[in-house]
Amino acid sequence: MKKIVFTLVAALSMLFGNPACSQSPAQTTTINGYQSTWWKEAVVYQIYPRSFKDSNGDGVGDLNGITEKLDYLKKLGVDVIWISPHYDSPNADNGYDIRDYRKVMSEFGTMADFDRMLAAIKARHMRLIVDLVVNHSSDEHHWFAESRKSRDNPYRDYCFWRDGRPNPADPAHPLPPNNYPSFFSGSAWQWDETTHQFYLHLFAVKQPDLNWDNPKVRQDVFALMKFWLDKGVDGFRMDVIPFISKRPGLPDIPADQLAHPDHFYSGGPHRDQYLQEMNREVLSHYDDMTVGEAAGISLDEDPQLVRATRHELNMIFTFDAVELTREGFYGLRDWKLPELKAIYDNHWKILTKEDWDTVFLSNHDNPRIDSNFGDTSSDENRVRSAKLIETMILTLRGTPFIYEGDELAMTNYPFKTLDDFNDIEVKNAWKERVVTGQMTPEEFLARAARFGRDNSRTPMQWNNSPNAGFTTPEARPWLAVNPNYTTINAEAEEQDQNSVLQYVRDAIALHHRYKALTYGDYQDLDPLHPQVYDYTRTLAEPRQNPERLLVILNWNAKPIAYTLPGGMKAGKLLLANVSGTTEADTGTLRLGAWEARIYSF
Ligand code: TEU
Ligand code: CA
Repeated sequence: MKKIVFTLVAALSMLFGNPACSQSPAQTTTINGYQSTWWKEAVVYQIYPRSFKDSNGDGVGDLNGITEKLDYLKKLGVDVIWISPHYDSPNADNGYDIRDYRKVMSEFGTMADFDRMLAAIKARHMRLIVDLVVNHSSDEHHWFAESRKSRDNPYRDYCFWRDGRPNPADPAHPLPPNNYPSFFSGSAWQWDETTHQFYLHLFAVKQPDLNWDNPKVRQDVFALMKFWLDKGVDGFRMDVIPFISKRPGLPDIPADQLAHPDHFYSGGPHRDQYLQEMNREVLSHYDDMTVGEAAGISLDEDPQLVRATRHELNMIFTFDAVELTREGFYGLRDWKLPELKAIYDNHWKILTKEDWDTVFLSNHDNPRIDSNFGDTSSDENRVRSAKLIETMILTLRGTPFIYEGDELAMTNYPFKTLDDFNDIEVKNAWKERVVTGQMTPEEFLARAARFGRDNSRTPMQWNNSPNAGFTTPEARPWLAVNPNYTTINAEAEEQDQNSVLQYVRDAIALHHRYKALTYGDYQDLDPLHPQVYDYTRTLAEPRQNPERLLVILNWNAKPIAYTLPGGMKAGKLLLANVSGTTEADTGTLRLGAWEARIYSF
């Protein structure tokens, strides 16, 4: 059998003249200098299990709910599903605080449900990656529970315990050991009465940081990674992974970096060494994919994280693009299109053929993609701009990530009061900013409504029945359904030929059809144009059938007559987000509001 396959591959490669293929038929192929892998060619879909589909009417999404919807995802065309944490957790941060890494969160189901879900994913030829949250655990994890018991507990060194600094004003209450701020407000140090020391938590009080300098911690993490890989998961998204190496001696953060501590936290001296050890001991033994949430990292400074020859991670999420729209505390930034282009142009410039990138503008920590980057001022513009954004995500160089609901152009929720929110980030920030009188409630709520993480965590809108088909009509969803579910929902979009859902399916299919969209070269045709983003993706191989694609995005509600630079002509129209578009083979294009097109030329 093997021999037949081999001969077939050899014959095919002779026929199509791919020299790399005939040299190493069973092994890897090189395309345009890139080693081809399944995860470079994949489209990834992120699920926030709590909000995706509730199968048992308790108002909380669950694993059986995901299993129910796999045919929907298969039809959408995605290859890899990433689920946000599914592990046992007291949910101080919706599962990003893990109590037991080998148990399924009871609200989400059982291990049998997980196994069934995984088997069903594989049966559909899709893959699953899970969230690896190991910079910190829950304070209810037994490592921390032990660690906190006494100064000489064998687990003491699993976390960071330090004496406080003397507090002359109130000697009974020492000051935190250093000036580290927590991402969820206040100091990153929590006083613990049991042993009269502080422990470190870069996130919530209930998320103590794990001490990766302790080899036992690393061994325990590697073991739990193997546990899930041996079950058959296809890899990991790694939460704030650059933070695992702390600065020796835990010195103060320089004052000018206090407002953005992530850069400081991500630059510990052993970061790459620990990732290489993880690769050697675990990842290299599996055909897996890894994507690191690289908070604080810029590719200019740290391209080595994804350099294949260094054996650390396959890909990282950097935040340059997704955070372009904001500044300060949930503040709106007046961003310009050339800035967005410059980010992707820069990635293209920095990354070599040994590296790989991600493309995303949304996740469970950010506003809804269309509310953040598009135009929700009218329904028509919402639909067009959502299609335009997905066109871009599916045609830039890098593995595209789609967050649940993006394919429907779900929007931000009309938050009115603090009670409408669930997120610890918002609740804590309210205490720090409003209760202290720094910010008015109105100002705070306006900012949180625009940028709060709960925007992306409202339940998936499956149909127009009460609770949007996310849960039973009688149930109370854990977070309210966006009232626009009556018109924005999967069932309605399934019926509508011009829906965002249908368009995203077409765009994903196109992404798979043209290898140029994965391995092709990238060229920004007009980097400084304030309104149009147009670029080519070109692949010279195979020589007799080269692929040359042109993507044109009118990133604005204003129509424009746009002339392609250098006398270039748009060729054959492959995809357009405005129905009835026929313009082709011309150098000047009349683009309507938020119009997006893909040509082959
Ligand atoms: O996010 C970490 C992260 O970088 C962002 O949360 C950012 O620091 C924060 O939103 C500031 O605005 C990851 C997860 O994606 C997030 O959901 C978790 O809450 C966090 O880590 C802690 O695990
Ligand atoms: Ca449920």
